[in-house]
Amino acid sequence: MRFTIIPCLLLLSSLGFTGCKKDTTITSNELVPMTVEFDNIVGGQNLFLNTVTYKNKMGEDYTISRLQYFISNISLVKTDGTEYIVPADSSYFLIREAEPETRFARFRVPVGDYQSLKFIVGVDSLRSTMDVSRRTGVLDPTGGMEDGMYWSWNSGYIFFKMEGDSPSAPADPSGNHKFRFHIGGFGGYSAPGINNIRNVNLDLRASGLVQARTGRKSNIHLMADIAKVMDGSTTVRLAENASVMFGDYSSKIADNCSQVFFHDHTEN
Ligand SMILES: [Cu+2]
Repeated sequence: MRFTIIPCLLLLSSLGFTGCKKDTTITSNELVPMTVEFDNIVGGQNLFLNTVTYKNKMGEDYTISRLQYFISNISLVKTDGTEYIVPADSSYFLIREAEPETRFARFRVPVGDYQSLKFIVGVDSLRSTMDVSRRTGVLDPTGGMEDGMYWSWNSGYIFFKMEGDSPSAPADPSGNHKFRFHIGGFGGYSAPGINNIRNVNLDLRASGLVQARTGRKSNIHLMADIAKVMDGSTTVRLAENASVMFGDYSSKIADNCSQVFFHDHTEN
């Protein structure tokens, strides 16, 4: 009798373990809210629109009157190397310096530890060419003229828009010295040769892993050093390039724009 009871207990206990494993799996697939914060700065200082004069590497003074950019296609890599891609329909964000609330990209991720963050600066070609019914919210092409991020004449999104004043910029017909960087181009429509979509991949290990847990909300706090839009791998001289939209030079500014981001810390 004894010898028949023991295998029975073993069977029961192994069933018990299976049930336990199942529960663990459900817990780890649970989606919890998290945010990525895009904190725009210039050098080591806070960015202030209009009121503070900055100086680029070429020694040119400038103020910033408008700054807004698209972040999309967010994914996170766990410490075990697996990647979680945020579903496309919840992965487009327009960061606008004039509206502080927009500095947060909000989405959900499975519970776990994450060591790197990936996103693109801009709007991918697939979404750029999708039917307008699938391009709602921040992607709505009918957004206001001044603040707008869509070129109706060119049928594409402006990925990164930065405008301001600089005495070094040539005077326009009204006598104002303005600079304008409107960087876009997904590689199609009227400018098939220009692809200004840029990938960013940030290692979070040195400044803080994400520990996504039930009942908590992690925040990956990034800095975006906007000085690098002019002082990046290409040093921009406003006297020569005060108005950059399409054209080969826009790709150099796009490179600079992708170099502004760094991870400062994570709140878990
Ligand atoms: Cu923070």
